[in-house]
Amino acid sequence: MKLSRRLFHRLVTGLVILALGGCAAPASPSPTPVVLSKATPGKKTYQTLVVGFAQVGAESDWRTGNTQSIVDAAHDLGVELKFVDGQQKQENQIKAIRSFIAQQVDVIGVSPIVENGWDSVFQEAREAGIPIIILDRRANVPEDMYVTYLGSDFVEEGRNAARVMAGLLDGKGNIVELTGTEGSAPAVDRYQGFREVLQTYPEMRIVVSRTGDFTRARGKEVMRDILQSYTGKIDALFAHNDDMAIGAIKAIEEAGLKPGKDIKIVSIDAIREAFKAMADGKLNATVECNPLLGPQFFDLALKVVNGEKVPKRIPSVESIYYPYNALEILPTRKY
Ligand code: GYE
Repeated sequence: MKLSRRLFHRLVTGLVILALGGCAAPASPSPTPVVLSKATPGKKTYQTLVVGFAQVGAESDWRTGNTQSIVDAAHDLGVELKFVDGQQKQENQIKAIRSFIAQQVDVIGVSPIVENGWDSVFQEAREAGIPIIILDRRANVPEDMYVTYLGSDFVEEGRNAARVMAGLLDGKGNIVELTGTEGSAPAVDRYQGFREVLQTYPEMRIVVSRTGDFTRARGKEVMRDILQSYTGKIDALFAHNDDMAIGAIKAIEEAGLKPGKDIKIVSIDAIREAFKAMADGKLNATVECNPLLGPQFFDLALKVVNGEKVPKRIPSVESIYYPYNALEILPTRKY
């Protein structure tokens, strides 16, 4: 709620500023030139930069943290941000990108909900001469369709989750997997990374793998169904994000079992709620995935419009967290 009110406020502010800007523009050259900024002529500054961002939705605490980071960074830097929440639908994100093209923004940022289906709209942006920065989730397009991709190494996150799981299970046991949104880069990569490491542990088996769409509600529902069909056969849960793990923890408790003990749990993101669950002994580890990408995103956007070269791929730096110091770390977590 807090977020949408703030967003609304900023969007309205943006519109007001736009309107004022329109009125203030002189109809004919003024005799006394007004110096508005000390910027190098022809170069953009944060204050003159206009950026459109097409977000996935608000499916998880990770996503809320990501949106907050983008909105706050725009505000702090003085960038004009046109933000659209895609409400978990690719067509909404595509529509948003088209509207950014029509509004002739300087840069378009997008976190593609799924990997495929971006070629035509990215092509349209290219024809309009507007650079695209991919944030968080990868898009399956040729490299020359975007300027840079900033986000986590999801395969490595999956590998790390499996390494931690192997330690918790002593290399032996039946695992349930709750996967993220089907066709999304993090779901595809975490699935793959987890299995890659599992190959070296022949006595660890994934007995069932189902999607929980990265949400708490689905995580709970799907885990409840799985517990009914596999009663007494489950040793562990690997959830592709903390929100699904938190939903699943409820289902495990409702089934009369102890999460974190009867069923070991490893998930990904490292949201505040995960630290609370670890402190309560209900979650055994969380692999960090950093959503606080706002400042880095606008830094790149400015460089790109000013013709500076940026790396094609910028990976985030991340850790793994465990219950023993969860309470101590909790107050430092920003999402
Ligand atoms: O792990 C999940 C969110 O794309 C990395 O999306 C992101 C994932 C994150 O819904 O919680």
